[in-house]
Amino acid sequence: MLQLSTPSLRDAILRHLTYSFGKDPEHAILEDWRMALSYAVRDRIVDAWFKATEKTYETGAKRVYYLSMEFLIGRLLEDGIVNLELVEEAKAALSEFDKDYHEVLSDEPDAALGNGGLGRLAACFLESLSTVGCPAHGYGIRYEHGLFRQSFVDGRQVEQPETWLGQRHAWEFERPEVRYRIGFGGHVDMRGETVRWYPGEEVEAEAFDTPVVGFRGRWANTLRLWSGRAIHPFDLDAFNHGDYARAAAPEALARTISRVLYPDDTTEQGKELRLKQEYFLTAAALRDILRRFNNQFGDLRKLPDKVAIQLNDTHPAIAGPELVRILHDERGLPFEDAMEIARGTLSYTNHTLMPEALESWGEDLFGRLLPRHLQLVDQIDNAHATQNPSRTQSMRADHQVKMGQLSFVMAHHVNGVSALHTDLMKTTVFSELHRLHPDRIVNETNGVTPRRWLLACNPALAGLITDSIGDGWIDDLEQLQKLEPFIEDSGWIDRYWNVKKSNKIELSNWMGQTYGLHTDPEMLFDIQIKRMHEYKRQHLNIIEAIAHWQEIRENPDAGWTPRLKLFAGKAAPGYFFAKDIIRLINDAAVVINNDPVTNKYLKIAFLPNYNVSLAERLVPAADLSEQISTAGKEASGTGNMKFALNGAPTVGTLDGANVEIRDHVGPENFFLFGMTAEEVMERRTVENHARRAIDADPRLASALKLIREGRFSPSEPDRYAGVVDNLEGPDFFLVCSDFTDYWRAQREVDTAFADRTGWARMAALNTARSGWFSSDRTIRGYMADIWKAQSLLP
Ligand code: 7GP
Repeated sequence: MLQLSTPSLRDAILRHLTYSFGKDPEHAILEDWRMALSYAVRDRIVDAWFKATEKTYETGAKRVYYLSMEFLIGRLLEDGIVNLELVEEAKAALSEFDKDYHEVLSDEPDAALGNGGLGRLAACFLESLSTVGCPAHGYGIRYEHGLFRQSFVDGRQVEQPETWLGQRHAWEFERPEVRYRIGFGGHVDMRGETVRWYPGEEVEAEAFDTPVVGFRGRWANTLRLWSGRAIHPFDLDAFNHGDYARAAAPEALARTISRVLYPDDTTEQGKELRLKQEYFLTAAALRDILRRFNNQFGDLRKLPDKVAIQLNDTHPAIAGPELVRILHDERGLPFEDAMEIARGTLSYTNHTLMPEALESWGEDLFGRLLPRHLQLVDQIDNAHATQNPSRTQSMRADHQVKMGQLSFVMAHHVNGVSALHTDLMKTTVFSELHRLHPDRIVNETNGVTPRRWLLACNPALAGLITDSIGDGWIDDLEQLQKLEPFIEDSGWIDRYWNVKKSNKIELSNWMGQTYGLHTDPEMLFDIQIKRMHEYKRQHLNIIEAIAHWQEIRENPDAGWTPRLKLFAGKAAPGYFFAKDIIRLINDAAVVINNDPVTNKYLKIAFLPNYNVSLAERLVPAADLSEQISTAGKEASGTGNMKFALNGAPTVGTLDGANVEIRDHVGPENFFLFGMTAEEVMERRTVENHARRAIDADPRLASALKLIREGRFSPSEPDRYAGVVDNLEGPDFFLVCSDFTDYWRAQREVDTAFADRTGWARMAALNTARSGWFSSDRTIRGYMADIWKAQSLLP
């Protein structure tokens, strides 16, 4: 390979400012500096990227492909700087030009190409795949508009389109030469053995590549995102006739495919455009994978030895029938062989058991868009029924195509994302398939990348850790255990406490400047940040806060532990209940924050437009992590891991990965409350369970009464009647039934926090014992158990 010498970062910045952006330092705006620095960093990433690619070809190693409709990558500049260990050099270089490092970093748009946990997990996985040196590609869609921007008007959520591409973006390489035609609709031609699909409509998928560099720049993989284009972008004939709208129509239509990210996480909507997006991503990725495989290896029967394709939930599940179609219809392999090769190659991760999130498509829509695939689904289903005569469930029941069943049948492994979730998969949604294929389901508990979620976002804590135990923890997170002996040392605990305190002061200042919100860093920072959903129970949190407020009012001198409650999270635009909860929190905050009797002790804020960058500010400053879902509903959670790692103990239920976090950090360092998943199922069968819980707890009764009477919505007293009706009636997520125990746990938190040293120890133990929750560990698990892939690092 051609070798170029690496210029200093300072020279590289100046060079890019001059020759890539045509600016001199006097005239450069912030964005120019950000771009120049990004290009300087990117050049170094490219070096690592080429080396990794070369090595992958040389060794003929197996490659991993992660197919996902979402990659919630956030900002990438700091990631690159941190992973290349350029922080000091970048700061120094910028200060030579009189530029502030943090200001430059925060100029970068936050790429929100995902909704929540599933998308953020995909982003952590990409980084870990590079850090551990596993040859891999991520495949996704280059949405023009990521997740909407959220603001509040009178406390109500308002959505605006998000435009991450509105500013210049440094990280992608357009690959105009990598394009595939993706077809929809049309008809299927059957002549004896030969079957051919003739699509009625075609668009082109064009590749955009983003290199993803691992820690210390030892490896870099590719995130390849597809963008929709018209095959004949412009209708000249229409233009010449003066019909400019019709002239541009083909392009507009094709672009629609990659225009917006669907803003729903846990509800499946069954929209035609969504199915088109799913096929668009999957078909383009498979074409690309097979082209690369053909060039390198040729013999399709070797596909499972050289290629592992992971389906991130069922969204790319059409990969099963599509791969069979290519191998059988296009490459002429017998159907059975095509099936075997496809199943040897594909594996599937389930991210939720919520019935409303399990994708299923009406056969009319499916057959209209993908006529050949519908036939193949039937053939796959029949073959499965023949091989498993005791089977009772079909993936083709009720004129639907059930994507979960299809994914399960087409995968060699199916995994859950926490121990509890994996067990529940076996006993609930996939119980029959599990009985038929008892070795297929495996667990891979989620993790988070410690580079972004500790080293980059919490430099003060990272510094203390490295000072104490060296820097081996950064890519071997279990080394954090070495901190335990220090926790006995009161001098060290003081330092740990000061780190947390400085992070809280920084957040306080930032909230003051940004939102005009005045907070006292001495308060307990209690944080719940995640998508808005009834199962995540932000309403349990706010109702407890209201009850707490009442109690303080009645007895202001009882020595309350001052607490700041922070919320952030977006609600799906059509999820009206969740939007009501946002408004209730905002309304309650106005009343409670303005109560002079209590506001020394309790303050509430809902920060708008939650995204990755905001999480990076909040996590390091948290004292308490709220993980309070109805047990059995949160598949894993990953925010819970970020908080524990950064020294915020959890108040939480035995749900998802909370269970494993509690096992690791120790039950005495975790505030447990609430029913277990089993108790939840039982309680639902009890008649009037909500009413009984309310009658038994006057605090809960009076909080609900205040909400119902319009105490927080005086201009519209019945604003929350629907919310309260729901809680007093069906209360499917058991807010009322878990309230009393949640209140108890929160009062235990108050008492524990009053003992500063005790609390600091507990926080430090959370950090020291969270090493297992690194996504490096998770990725190694997938490599060993599912992909049979090797690291190519020495
Ligand atoms: C989420 C789960 O809700 C969360 O518990 C888990 O940690 C995360 O995936 C990563 O595994 N699910 C989604 O974000 C989602 O969109 C619908 O699920 C398929």
